[in-house]
Amino acid sequence: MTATVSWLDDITMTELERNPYPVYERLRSEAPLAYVPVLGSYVASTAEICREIATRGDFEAIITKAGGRTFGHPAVIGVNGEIHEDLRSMVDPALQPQEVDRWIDDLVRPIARRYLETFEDEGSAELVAQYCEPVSVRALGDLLGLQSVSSDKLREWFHKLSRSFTNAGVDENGEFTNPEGFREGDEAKAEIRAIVDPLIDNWIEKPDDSAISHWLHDGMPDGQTRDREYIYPTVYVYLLGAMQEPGHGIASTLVGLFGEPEQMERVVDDPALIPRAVSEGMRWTSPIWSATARISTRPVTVAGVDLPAGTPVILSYGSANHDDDRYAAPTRFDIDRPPLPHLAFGAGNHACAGIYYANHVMRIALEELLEAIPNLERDTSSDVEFWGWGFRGPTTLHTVW
Ligand code: 261
Repeated sequence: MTATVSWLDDITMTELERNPYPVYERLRSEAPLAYVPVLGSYVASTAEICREIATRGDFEAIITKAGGRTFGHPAVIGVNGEIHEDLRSMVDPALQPQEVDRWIDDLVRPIARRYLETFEDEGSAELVAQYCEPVSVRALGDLLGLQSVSSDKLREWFHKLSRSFTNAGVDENGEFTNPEGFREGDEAKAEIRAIVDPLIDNWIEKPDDSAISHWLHDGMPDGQTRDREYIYPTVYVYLLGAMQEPGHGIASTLVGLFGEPEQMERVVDDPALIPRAVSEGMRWTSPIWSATARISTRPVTVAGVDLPAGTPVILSYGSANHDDDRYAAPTRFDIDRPPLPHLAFGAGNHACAGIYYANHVMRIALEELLEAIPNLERDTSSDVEFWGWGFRGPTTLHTVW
């Protein structure tokens, strides 16, 4: 066997985290299903291959290596069969449209108003920290039953879990290059346990209408509850992705609109266009950019590549959503695109459970923001910097009005 040196060997975590798009443009055109050494994994980068692997029957879910190190087992994103069915039956009911429609407005609108009131008379704001993240975490925090946990604490938790979950870099032996990167995830989990364990003690005795209380009790025989060790990995899934990504989505959609002032004007004049803007924002900078994976259950050939049974493949949906086989000029933010579906919420039996909920959180946050501040502009004296390969969004968004 001949070892060949390839450009794939030179890909680094730092460049993926700063801006994965150039590397992935080359992956899509030259190696759309490729082994990427720094990730220690195969990566799928086109829309067709991501969709195929997410939906065909000879792949099943697996959590990424750094994700598993961070969340433990059984996290809903990384299990299959009966455990997956049970965890989905636990999280799905509250997220169905007929359920979400009952409370989403009363939940999110007052939260959005409350944060807007803290800065709407100021004439300037950094919207990621002052609006997008707080609205995102407070809405879900209240839904889960974490009203007693401050928004700043919830933000700190998702930031720590997120960096740990995506601390993916490995050396040639498959060992993590930066094992210290998991420490902040471990710290966050210890703090979460210290705060949530007493809440769980209480919910076991006195169920209420919070989501975590339902997770403990629903579908269980009388007098029994799900074991907390069994639900914690899925609690962490929520405390990372469900806390962080609506905020990423709100901020990315705003950056897209700021870059296309004519589209921003139309959206401000006609808020009914906000769902379209959000959908395009999800495609343009997908919040869950490259954070989920599948594993082959038997030897398979995909896109001409032979994979043995038991081969993990990371699904880079953020790249799939820039596939120019599907989307003309994919780097352009354009609410008038042909109505093609995107993969920002995944596909197959592990597709996002919160799609309806998250889309409404983002919609309401943008409705309230643009109604309160219709003359909102990006503060062009500072740049917008996006960060992240696993999860991606603007780190700050300075605005004036
Ligand atoms: C709610 C979705 O959360 C996640 C999705 C993918 C990876 C990690 C997550 O926490």
